Amino acid sequence: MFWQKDAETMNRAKIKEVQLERLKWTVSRCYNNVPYYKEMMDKAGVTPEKIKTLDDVRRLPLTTKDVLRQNYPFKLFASPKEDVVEIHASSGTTGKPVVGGYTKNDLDLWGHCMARLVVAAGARQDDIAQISFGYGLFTGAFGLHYGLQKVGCMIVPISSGNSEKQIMLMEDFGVTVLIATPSYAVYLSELAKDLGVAGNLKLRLGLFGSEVCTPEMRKQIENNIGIIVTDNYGLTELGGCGVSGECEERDGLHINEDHFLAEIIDPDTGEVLPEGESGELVITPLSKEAFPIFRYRTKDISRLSTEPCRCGRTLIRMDKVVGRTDDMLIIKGVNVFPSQIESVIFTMPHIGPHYQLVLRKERFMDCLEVQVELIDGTLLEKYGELEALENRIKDKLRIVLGIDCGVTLVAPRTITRFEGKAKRIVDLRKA
Ligand code: DLL
Repeated sequence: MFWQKDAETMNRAKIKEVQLERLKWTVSRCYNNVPYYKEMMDKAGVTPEKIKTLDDVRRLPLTTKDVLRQNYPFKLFASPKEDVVEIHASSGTTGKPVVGGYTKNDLDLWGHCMARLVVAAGARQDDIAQISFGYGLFTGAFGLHYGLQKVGCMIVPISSGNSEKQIMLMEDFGVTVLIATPSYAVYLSELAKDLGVAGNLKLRLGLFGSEVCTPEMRKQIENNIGIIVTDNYGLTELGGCGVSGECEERDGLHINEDHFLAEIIDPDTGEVLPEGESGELVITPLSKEAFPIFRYRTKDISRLSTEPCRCGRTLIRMDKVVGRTDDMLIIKGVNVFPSQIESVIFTMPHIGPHYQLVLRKERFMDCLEVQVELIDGTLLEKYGELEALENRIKDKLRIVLGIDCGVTLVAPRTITRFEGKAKRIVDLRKA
């Protein structure tokens, strides 16, 4: 089923035509209304009239998070303040947050982009949808709310936290769709099992996103509470969730391509890479009034494909994000993504799903210790078995990562749980 079938099934030539027209509109809007963009474009010798083909997007400078920080909070807005009706922002754990603004039209468009994605994933009007993303500045809860509301679902806007109550309402209301981060979904699914009610839940679909969800983690959630897990992607900088999402085929995330132009670049050189190559995702939103931005460097690693999808959508697909360029750890000279470690943990018996990665400096070298919970705490008293299990995990990690790292198995329920995005890295290198 489709939400906006015409837009979701255009032929590739038509998609490009729509994108070019909207790119020209966005570039003019940036140039005429945002002093920063005018200055950057003048410096680069590009005026809106020079954007004649889609490839001309490459004439525009890339935009980084630093640019947003320098123009904090509203200096990149292209609409007068009185037309901006809503604000969202990133958590800003490392400095000032990124602030996005929306006009009434932007909110309507956001709702339609999300409605497309939730319908593509399998949500329907008769669903009861529990939104367990945190409501607030974070875009996740409101974005899903606007989309599901357009579809006509019954929304339970519980926000995150208060986990036992979450389970109670899921059971009492007969909730069919859960909206959460994958790590919170893991926690909720475990809790439902512990409370002995997992079998009573009517959940059938998970609309997850906002952090990496490895296939192994997905499988674990599906096994715990018998739902189909789908992935959604977006960033505050690009208007939040609603950039892309998986359809029922779950073979990559369809980008709402008539509203977002995607490129993949080499993160080191900035060079645009051909379709099919993995690199940093760069996105230009094409229809934003309040907060247009061009060529935003997401730092997320993915790959693009225009291969037709079995669902009938012609919109380009991106691979599930494997990690961020700034999340990549360099251990003993080897690049390591936390998702690689997660994929090992989720496939080994007796451990997980909760873990953390502790980084330390030892003799000027970065060292990694993987701390994982045991499922059965009595193993802690069986030294021989415990050591054998630790060694098996180390061997598997060595094969996957190509380096040695420490492994410590800890008692069940001792690693912090997360109600939003998980923070798994504990960096003690400066301590
Ligand atoms: O996380 C927007 C969102 C909300 C997307 C709800 C999907 C669902 P931010 O808080 O600004 O926005 O964080 C953006 O989160 O650059 C990625 O690194 C990461 N991220 C978002 N979605 C995914 C995903 C929201 N599906 C940053 N897979 C992005 C992996 C994701 N990483």
